[in-house]
Amino acid sequence: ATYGITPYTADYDSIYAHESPPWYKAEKYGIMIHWGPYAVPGWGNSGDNESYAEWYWWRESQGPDQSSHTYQYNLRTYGPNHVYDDFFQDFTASVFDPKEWVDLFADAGANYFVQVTKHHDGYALFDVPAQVTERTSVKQPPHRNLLKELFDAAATYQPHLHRATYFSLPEWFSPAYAPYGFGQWPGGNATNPYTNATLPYTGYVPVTDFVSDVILPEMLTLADMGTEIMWCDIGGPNLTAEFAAVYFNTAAQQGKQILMNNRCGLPGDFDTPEYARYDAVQVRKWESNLGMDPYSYGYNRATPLSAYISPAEIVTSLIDIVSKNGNFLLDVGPTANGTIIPVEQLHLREAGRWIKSHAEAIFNTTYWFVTPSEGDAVRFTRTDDAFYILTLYPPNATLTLSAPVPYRLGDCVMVVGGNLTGTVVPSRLLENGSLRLEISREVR
Ligand code: FUL
Repeated sequence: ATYGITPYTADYDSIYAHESPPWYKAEKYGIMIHWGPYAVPGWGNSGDNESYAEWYWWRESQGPDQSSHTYQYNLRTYGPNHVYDDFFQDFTASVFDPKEWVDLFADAGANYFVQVTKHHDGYALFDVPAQVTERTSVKQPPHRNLLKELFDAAATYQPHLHRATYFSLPEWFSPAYAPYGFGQWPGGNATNPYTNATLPYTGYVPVTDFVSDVILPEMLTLADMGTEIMWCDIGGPNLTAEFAAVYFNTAAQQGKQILMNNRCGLPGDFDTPEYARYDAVQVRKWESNLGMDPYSYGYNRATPLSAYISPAEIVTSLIDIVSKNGNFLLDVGPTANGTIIPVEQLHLREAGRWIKSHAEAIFNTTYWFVTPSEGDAVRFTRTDDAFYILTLYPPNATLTLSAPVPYRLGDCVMVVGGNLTGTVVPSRLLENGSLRLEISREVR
């Protein structure tokens, strides 16, 4: 909708009429960043339900009677008097170089990034009006507007990257959140599981209403900073329709294309399966998100480096997801001083070389509605005048596709190999209408 013709209003039907804009459908691949004070302990019990390292505070607070591994780890590592907010002073960002980060994302072949701007611990990585909260990276260590630094670096050095923000609506232990507590998140002051003492909520500024005095002004601040995706988390009590009307109308006035995910308390523009993806084409736009660490978004020192997603897995995931109308949002977990660890950098860059040299078959494409019949070996994408067959691993010799494909004799078919190389080979249509591909193995 164009502003001035049909401006959005703050109601469900109006907001639901919005949809993912063309750039998001075309650009397919983004990098997510989970970075905050939880990176200081940087620990989760890898492989079990405590593995999300960004959940450290919550898991720690589940001890001692609920035999929380994180409680035990915290006790033996930091002792009984240490509390979560003590991590703030070690969240140094001392080697954080936003230019390095955005250059890495560009080398990875990504076209957008989604920075965590406030996770469930309530620590914001951007500046907000003083009456909202002082629990921010500006008012607390490292006393820097980390989000602005990253956005500015992207605008300066990698302007093609779209800049987006993850934002948790609830805060586990904010006193202001208590009246809205639901389910497992009671809200209110946290208790030190060792001493039973009530914990400080550093930077808390008393407000009348959490939703209108904290969430809404924070989301509007992110909109002012130019976020192109409001990637909310958890939903819950919200004023999202009010926010969205301002967000969408302002963007339309400015000629910008922005969007919201499905975790803001409304259906949003796209779905967000977490460490998961769909088996078949989804007509509604979706985006699969997962960490390069197989169990955690935030940096987790307990995960062996050998477990991190490999370059080949990055490529085949992207191919698989894109062929089903999805986007791929792959997450890095920087350490407390701002380092993206070498294994993540290496694998992103290695995959990026392949992705860039086969960009034609991935970006600016759309899906073909048929799910391939040849096991898991191939995927399809297409444009108005091309049809692509992408192989997920190096095929043995000959592949016969029985699925109807939009191929006419004489058309050029590009076969993109899953062995990080790719090739174009001859192919022909069989009399029964299926497509026979002769694929040689020596592709390299
Ligand atoms: C979830 C959060 O609880 C996880 O920590 C992570 O941020 C993921 C992307 O969303 O709901």
